[in-house]
Amino acid sequence: MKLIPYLRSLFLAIALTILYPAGSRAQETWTASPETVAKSTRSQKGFNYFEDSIPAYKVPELMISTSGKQIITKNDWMKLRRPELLEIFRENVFGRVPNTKYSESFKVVNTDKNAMGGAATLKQVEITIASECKSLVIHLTIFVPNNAEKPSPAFLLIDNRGPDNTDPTRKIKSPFWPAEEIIARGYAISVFSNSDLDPDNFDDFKNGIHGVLDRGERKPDAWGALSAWAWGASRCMDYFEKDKNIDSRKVAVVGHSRGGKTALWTGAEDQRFSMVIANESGAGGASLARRRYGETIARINSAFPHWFCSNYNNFAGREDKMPFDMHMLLALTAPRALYIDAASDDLWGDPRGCYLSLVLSAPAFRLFDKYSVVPELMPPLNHPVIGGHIGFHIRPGIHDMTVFDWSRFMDFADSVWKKK
Ligand code: GTR
Repeated sequence: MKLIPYLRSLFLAIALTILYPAGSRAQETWTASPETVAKSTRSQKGFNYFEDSIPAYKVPELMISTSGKQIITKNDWMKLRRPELLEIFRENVFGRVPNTKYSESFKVVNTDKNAMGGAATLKQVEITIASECKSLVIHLTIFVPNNAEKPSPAFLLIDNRGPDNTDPTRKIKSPFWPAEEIIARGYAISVFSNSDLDPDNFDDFKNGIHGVLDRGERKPDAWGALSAWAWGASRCMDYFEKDKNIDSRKVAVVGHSRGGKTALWTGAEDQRFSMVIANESGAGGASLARRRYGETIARINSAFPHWFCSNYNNFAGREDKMPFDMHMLLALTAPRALYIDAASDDLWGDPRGCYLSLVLSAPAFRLFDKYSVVPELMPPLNHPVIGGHIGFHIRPGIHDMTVFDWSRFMDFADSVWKKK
């Protein structure tokens, strides 16, 4: 037996016992308050918010391949299971990126070495994508800390909330993108707007990157808006790989809600991102679809027909027929790092379903890091859990992304990237 890992596990076990004695641990879990359940039931009629009304379900096995092979080794995961799951999600949920040829160029259009009162260097970069006679520009904003290690590990937000949240001049500040706090902790912080890739409305896939890259008839597995936004995050990564001030091996992709679903898909498609952070990602994101708690597949596809590929709608009301559930999407981040979070009033996004999904995804992470363990029992409010390459918290409050959330993301990054 190796002594150091053994002593480490022993120490962890003792610390957990002191912090959470067995007797008290049983009660220490989050449950939706009856008031919030009643309020959600009133405001979104026809959807379930009661745990005991969830239908009996069984999620497909994560660690058994489609052909019935048990997934035991890292190689089994990387060479067999991961690729087949990725295909399942391309085919049935997010759609496939077309293989149209395009060119990509980067232009730094503004640099300010004295941004944030001297704490950071601001760079504004235009990423131009062109194909045949059509083109599109992604506007990437980056702040790099002046007084921290270089190249800097970085966070990239897929912004779905509009420019007031990400003001490069910092005249307008928003807790949704607390750039100063992130710089103070020694990380670079960057952002692009999802609408640069594809405006968030249904226009039959004419505008945005669909207008630039799509050719011919649209197939049922053609990419939707979420996949287009994720593709945009990858183009930002193309730039990071060329910027010597950014440590492109330590970039976390972050998204809130529809952006959280997108962050999960970004990490699934693009293994250059070493961390994925999905804030309140709910249906089509982290939460288990089979629970049918809060938002359902039928509803998300009818309200947002442009988000996913049209095959996803085949499972509207037929969740039990899905050859997957969302724990498999989470597992596509393995062996990299994954952080999921939820908010107590956001029952539409099924906080418990998100946590269960994380627990069910953990075996994939454990193939690479035996410390990737989180308790079976969902933690209580304001009680983040981090086990190796996976982490989670639920905080009180509404559907939003706050400074508290970002602080926990940075704690997780400190822990995974071993930053003091
Ligand atoms: C809701 C949608 C959710 C979530 C949210 C958001 O209307 O039903 O799936 O994505 O929008 O992005 O804020």
